[in-house]
Amino acid sequence: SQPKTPTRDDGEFRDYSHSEISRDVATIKNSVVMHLTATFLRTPANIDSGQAYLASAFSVRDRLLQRWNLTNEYHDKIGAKRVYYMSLEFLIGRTFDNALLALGLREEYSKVLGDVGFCLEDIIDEERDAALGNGGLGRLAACYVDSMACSNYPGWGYGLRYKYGMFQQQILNGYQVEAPDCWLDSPNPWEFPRPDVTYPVKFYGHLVRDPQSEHRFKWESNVVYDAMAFDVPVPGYGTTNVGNIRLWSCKTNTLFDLNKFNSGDYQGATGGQVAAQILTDVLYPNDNTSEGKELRLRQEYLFCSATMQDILARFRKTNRPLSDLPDMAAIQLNDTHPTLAVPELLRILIDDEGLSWDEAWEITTRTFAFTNHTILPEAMEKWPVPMLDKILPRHMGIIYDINLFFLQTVEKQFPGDRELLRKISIIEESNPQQVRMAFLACVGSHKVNGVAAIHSDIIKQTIFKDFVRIQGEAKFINKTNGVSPRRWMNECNPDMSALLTEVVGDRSWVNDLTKLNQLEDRISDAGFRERWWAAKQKNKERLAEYILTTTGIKVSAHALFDVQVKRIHEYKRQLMNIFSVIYRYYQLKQMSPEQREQELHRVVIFAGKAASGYWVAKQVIKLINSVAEVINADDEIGDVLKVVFIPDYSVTAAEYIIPASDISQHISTAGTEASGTSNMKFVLNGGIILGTVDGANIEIGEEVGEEQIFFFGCLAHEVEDFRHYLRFNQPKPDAALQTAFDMIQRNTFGDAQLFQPLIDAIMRGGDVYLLSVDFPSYIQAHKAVEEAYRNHDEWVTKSILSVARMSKFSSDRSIQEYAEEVWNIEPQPVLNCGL
Ligand code: F58
Repeated sequence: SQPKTPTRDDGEFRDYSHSEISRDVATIKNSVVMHLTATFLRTPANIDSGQAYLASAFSVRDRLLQRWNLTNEYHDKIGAKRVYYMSLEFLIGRTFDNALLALGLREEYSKVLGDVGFCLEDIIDEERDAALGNGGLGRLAACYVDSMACSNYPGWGYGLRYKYGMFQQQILNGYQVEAPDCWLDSPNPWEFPRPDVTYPVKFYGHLVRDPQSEHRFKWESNVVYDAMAFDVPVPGYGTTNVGNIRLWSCKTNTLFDLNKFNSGDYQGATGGQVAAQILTDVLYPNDNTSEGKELRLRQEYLFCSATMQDILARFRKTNRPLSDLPDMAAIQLNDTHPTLAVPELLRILIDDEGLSWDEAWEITTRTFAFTNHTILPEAMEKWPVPMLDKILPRHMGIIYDINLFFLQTVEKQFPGDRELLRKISIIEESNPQQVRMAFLACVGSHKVNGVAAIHSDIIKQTIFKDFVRIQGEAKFINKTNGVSPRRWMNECNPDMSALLTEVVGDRSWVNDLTKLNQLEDRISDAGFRERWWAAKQKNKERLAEYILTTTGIKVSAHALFDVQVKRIHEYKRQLMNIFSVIYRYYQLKQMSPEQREQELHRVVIFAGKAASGYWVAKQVIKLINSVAEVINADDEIGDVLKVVFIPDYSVTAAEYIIPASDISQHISTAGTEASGTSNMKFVLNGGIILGTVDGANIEIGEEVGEEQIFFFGCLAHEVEDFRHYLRFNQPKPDAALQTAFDMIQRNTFGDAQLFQPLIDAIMRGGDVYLLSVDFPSYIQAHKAVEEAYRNHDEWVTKSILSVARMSKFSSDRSIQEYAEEVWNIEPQPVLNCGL
């Protein structure tokens, strides 16, 4: 069923090789000026950098457009099977620089902007992040669509166009304060509104049974919202293919109440519009917790319904029978948030298309696959049956049927095992009953995967244990995460990238990280090692600048940069990190000034957002800032220890921070971090990991060699026993941890009352994340890091060897595995189409 390539004999042949774009500087300049004058009504003599950015971005987008159209036209024409990556989150960040690099036009635009008095770097800084995601899961989706484009896979992302993305974080008096992210306030060059691609999405209403068929229903409701498409281009590097992310926005036309308007009630006339817009207004700011709000459920359904209608509309144009859908479309569910797509596809196939249940079920399960990203119980999505039944009565009925048929097959396989049926039922028998979305996604999919080897093993032994027994081992697979080398090396680390290009001989490593193994040949080349370190040093200076402008704190770029940047969550244990900083401060205070000066200088860098309703996480931010304030103001300490909390962590902030790290911390309690992806970015940029034996840390260690990574802490299989012990016994903090508690309790960092609940969670709350257990080995690991860092040569060797061995963690590798083992799709480069 793979598409055939058109040839010149195909009558309608079109020469796709003519998609080359002009690189002529004068032509580029003309197009920038054209946008300045025609799109933005300015003259080149009278513009600021914001306008220069917009005009340049619009001119770049024109160039992308040609390739974008050709890519889609070509894939349609050859009837390529596509993958659809359904994700409620795409954490894209900026696009301008990414597009310039992909098109190979960075120098040309730099010249054009220079001619009118601007520096390209400043212009790049004008762009606001598209922050349509919370953390790892959303950024993974963005890396995956990037890899699909770069590896020529016909694939689209589908998501929601939130009017307000991830909130902006301000730090006031040490506390996190949230401000709305009004990212669409200025024109967005990277989206194309598609008013012609709009679908109605129904809510509430009632069902009328079809007299002809027991499974068919007519769903009647007059609550109908319109979802309109916005397309976001995904520039492919080293290819002319351009990918697409289609984002849905709630449209507001049908809800205008003409009667109210005519009677003079203008406010009332648009009341419906306001309610409608709210659906795609905000991104829920939770990382690893499920919010459980009705509005969130409506968001999820709007997303799923519009996406399924769109995929089917595209499929119908092929004139193939519906039974061929799985040969033309593979749909990946990025966690459970898009799972309503399963009953939605069944509903369309059965109620609208008239297929039998069995036919519809076969098509559905062959089309969907599902990725799980967490085992934290609070993140498991469950929806109360009464809520689902009210908002989506037809889907509730379909879910009951899915469950009934599933339980019937299990009953046949394991007769009389009522306990098993209770455990695996999609409907949890709680009060009220709840729909377990992970089980629904699992039953509705042909493959289920975790995101790192340890995580995929854990889900097979825990949440999906019985499903493995029932549906067989082969359905449950691992797909270790990866990150895009375009953004996370070529774009964010220009100096190191230049070195890599020199070693490899060209830029081919950007799309093929295995080439970096050639670095090993240069390991004893003194000149090369020096330049390697100079690149790291320059990145550290750049970050020191960034810290100064964002926090006002001056740090020395010659100190060890020790970084923990990620969402603030108890399982990620930023609290353990700050306790160790407090202990370090105590130790330094015990020393004589002469002794102290001999100590390794260190800058401890934190950044990350707490979910707005997550009190403990917010208190951790306050503690970090309070500790930073005291230590940074202590003249005795000076540059020996500095602590900074960089506000408003984002993709763009990460692009400054990651290339500058010496050591980065990935210190989750073993078994709790499904994979982690920033760990991969740090090592790819020549940083070393201090981490637990968890998630992808383990595989990174396997690849780069255990000497290149500092592991500590208990192992995943030991966690349950420790937790059990701590449920009935007081934790026994070692002297170091006790010292940190004492310092807090003596009001060293302000009112101890503020932080007592954090200590209580350990001492009275069962220490669920095992800080007291891991603290001694954590302190030991810090010592090992310091010793290794003092041996500069050894450190540089670790840094180079690590980068040389990171090819496994390119998202290109992940995407190729998905394509071959889950989606059954092949690369379709536009330029190699039979010319
Ligand atoms: C993350 N999950 C995992 N969820 O925590 C991380 O280990 C993994 O590397 C990453 O996914 C990619 O696989 C995560 O980021 C969320 O943010 C969800 C957002 C929506 C609500 C529930 C949490």
